[in-house]
Amino acid sequence: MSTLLLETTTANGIHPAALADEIEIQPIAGKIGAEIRGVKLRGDLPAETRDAIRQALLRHKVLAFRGQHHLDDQGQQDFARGFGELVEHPTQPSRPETAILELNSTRGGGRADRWHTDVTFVEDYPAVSLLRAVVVPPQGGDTIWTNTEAAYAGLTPELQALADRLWAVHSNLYDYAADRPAASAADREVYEKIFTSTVFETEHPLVHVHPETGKRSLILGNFVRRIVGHSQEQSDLLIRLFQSHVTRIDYTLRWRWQAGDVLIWDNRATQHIAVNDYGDAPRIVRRVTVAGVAPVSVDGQRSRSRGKSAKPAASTH
Ligand SMILES: O=C(O)CCC(=O)C(=O)O
Ligand SMILES: [Fe+2]
Repeated sequence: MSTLLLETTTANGIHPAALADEIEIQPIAGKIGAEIRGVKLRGDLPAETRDAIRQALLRHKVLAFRGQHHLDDQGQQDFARGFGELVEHPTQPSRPETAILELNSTRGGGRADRWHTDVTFVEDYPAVSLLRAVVVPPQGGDTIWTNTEAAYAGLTPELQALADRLWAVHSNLYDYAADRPAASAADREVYEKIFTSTVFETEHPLVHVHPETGKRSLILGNFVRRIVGHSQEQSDLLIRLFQSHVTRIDYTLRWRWQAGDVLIWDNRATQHIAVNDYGDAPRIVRRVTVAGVAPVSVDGQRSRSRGKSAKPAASTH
């Protein structure tokens, strides 16, 4: 266990106990995640506490806070603003008067059961996501995260060199019905009518340099369609090569939710998936995201949007 030791005096000589909560940082898995204890999340946390949480996020990629029952939508947003400007989902509506996206298993669109990084179909996808558990099923419904920086570091130098040079096209449009034959009609409808109401395409490097840590990590996940300059057949093989590595169990943590938990992830260095194993049981989580900047490749090129368009009529069914 590592207890974060805040400096004993500050520049102005005030004892930090007067300024900051003493927080405890307990790593979860060997390569990703830490549980933070001793802090009640709120918008007006002392700057030292906020900075300590931010540093821990950059280091551990996923932070878990149990027992945050006091938080409502407003409180979750107020805390999230400490990480930057909030940004709403480009197609899915937020809860009224908020920037919060609800994922509700009893309504359409509530099951994020494919590995992904949030919203990579846009250029400047979110830097940080914060998810609060409201209703948790009696069993199942865990979420798994993987560390894409550790995954990159775990590639051979030859595969790193290959990945460093590749770019991928990401889009929110794909053949949902073919990919998920068991999806409910409600899930399909949300995908067809809301999630893809505007179609986005963006080119990201397969490897980007994290804007805050300077570390390299892989950008892949469910929104990847193909590898730039390669056939669909070669693209599929290349995507599988790297994505299967990213999702190796060695780089992951699995979280068993309790109502009142808040999990925060660095969306620039992780992917995640919600395990879809709880049938019709209600499961409600609420997410808020913090604006990010367009990724930059190892040779300094910025991700580029290939535009957005109304959904083509042919794919509306
Ligand atoms: O439902 C979950 O556990 C994860 C949902 C998700 O993908 C997200 O909030 O970004
Ligand atoms: Fe997600």
